[in-house]
Amino acid sequence: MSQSPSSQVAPIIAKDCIRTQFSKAMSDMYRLEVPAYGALLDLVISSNNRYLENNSAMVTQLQQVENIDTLSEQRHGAIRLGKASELSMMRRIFAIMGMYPVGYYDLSVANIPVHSTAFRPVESESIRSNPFRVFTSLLRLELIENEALRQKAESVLQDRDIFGDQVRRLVKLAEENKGLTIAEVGEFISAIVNVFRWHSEAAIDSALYAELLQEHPLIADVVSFKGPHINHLTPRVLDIDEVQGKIHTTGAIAKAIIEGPPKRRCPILLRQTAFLAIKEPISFAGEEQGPSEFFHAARFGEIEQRGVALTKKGRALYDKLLKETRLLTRPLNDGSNLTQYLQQITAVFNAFPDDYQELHLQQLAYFKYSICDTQIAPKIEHSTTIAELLEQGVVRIDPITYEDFLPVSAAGIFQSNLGDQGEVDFNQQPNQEQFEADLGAAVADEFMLYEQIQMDSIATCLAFFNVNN
Ligand code: OOG
Ligand code: NI
Repeated sequence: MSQSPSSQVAPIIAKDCIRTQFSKAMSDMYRLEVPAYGALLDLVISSNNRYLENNSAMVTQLQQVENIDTLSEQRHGAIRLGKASELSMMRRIFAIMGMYPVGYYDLSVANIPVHSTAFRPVESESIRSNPFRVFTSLLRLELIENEALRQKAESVLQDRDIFGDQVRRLVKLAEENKGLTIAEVGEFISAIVNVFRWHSEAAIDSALYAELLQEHPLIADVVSFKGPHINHLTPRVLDIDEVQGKIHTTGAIAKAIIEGPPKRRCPILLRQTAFLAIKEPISFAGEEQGPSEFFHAARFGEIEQRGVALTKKGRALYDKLLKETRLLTRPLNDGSNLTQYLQQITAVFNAFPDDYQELHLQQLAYFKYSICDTQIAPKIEHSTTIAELLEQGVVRIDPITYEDFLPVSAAGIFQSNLGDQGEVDFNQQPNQEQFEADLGAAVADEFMLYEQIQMDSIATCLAFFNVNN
């Protein structure tokens, strides 16, 4: 039976596809807003291309787990929210793009009054398609001691609506119809990108801005504006040391140290560096606009090199070694003890095996198992184990890329833009329960997700060889 065009239902667009379009739209916007980010992106693309041309073994390895053609399009971003209702709405928005909250990060340890999660895809095929992640922080006004100021900030946040009716309508539509059509996706993406746009006019007066800034620059950044501007985007780079040395060519100033583990043959977790936040002129609601007296520094650019995801055991070793290093030398924002810090961290991390076979053997990291050659692989004995298949060389292992973040690194990134006051530590006050209540959902456990990917890959290999194990 033929249908008239009007009765045909437009197909629903895959979440992975919406996420890819969104990531690109965000990058295009940020490029226009922060030109140094565009320059950084160009550096990353040429460095990655050069690296892939010269490292064919790395290409083979990466291809097992990743889409190598879109490597330079991979990135994460970060936003900071002011109240619970913003966080729960953001969760619904990201779910439409196949991004779900993973992990809980308590930044109060580093004098940053926020706690955070990362919205990201969780299935291995979705990650391969596009791993775009957004590090999302929620302000914790309860950590502010100045009662009067806290109340003022609270009432500013209470009154604001960062989403607007169009966003709410589209989110409801997507939830009801279990997705969006191509026309709706276009509207959705431009509406959401708008939420993250920069507003140079503050939503408060200059006196309150000055007070908030005095209390903590991060509070001023979250409370003062009409929306949660994207504060950085971070392209993925394969050789972070090379690009770190070139960041100054973008016209911006490079952060002094690369956060995370030292340079290794087999990269683990995540290494990150950034250029310092640019100073942007701002004006104030209802105030005469003179030659700008106020410059707001919040938005920066970052790059990251991702390595293998660690098991709980591997992560415990990483945390122990990092702590040991920082007891010897705490890296200073101005880079004045950089040489000493690099020597210490390199020496201390000698205790972390730098060989994939060894990392696998000691169960320090997660690996994807795959069949070496489906054409020539023989049928194997019924009782063969995955370890035997590996030993026989019919199955190979490749590192599963770390998709998450590191709290000490995140603190270092925050602090590089906060100046000296960021050096004082709060007491550690995690409150995952409150965060999840505000989010309206539990955050996923990153270790369980990697474990599942590893187990699924083993199951696929065993099924291929008809091995019941
Ligand atoms: C987030 C900082 C954390 C990272 O890569 O660790 C982060 C922020 O500055 O809002 O993005
Ligand atoms: Ni970041």
